[in-house]
Amino acid sequence: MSIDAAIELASSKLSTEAMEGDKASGCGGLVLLNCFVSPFGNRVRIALKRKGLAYEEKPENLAAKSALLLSSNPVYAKVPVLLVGGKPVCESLVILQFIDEAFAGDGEPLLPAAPCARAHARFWASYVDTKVRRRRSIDRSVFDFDLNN
Ligand SMILES: N[C@@H](CCC(=O)N[C@@H](CS)C(=O)NCC(=O)O)C(=O)O
Repeated sequence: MSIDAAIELASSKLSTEAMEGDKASGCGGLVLLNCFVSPFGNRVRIALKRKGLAYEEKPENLAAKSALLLSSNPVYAKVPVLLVGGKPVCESLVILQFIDEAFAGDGEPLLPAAPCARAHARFWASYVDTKVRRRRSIDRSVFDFDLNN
């Protein structure tokens, strides 16, 4: 089997399983695999709290990752992972988008309504991911940027 065919098979299996999970549980209970020091996990925690969603948090020791984390996020083996009715959603920004879409009726939307403001929010989220992690490369002048213009 070619690598492309294998990727296609794996992703169709994952999305079928995700849809079955949605059907079986009406989205299901939320479990956050997280480590308290993770800024990515905190981003998801803030979103869940802002939406007023009930969830269970399972703390991970990143020096000795659980079998649940490794099987839920086999590609990156990183937190955060949001288990939705047992089905994993991985990568913090993907999780935020999932929360906003799946729980559109709960609390305030995470992103602003105006397309331009949404674009700015995505820009800064991406900036945090690519720059803030590598603290030495932050250009401090960006913090003078006026978010309203
Ligand atoms: N791009 C990922 C980054 C997640 C990430 O880097 N998580 C760290 C904790 S802050 C992790 O799990 N590290 C474990 C490892 O690298 O083995 C996201 O946004 O969720």
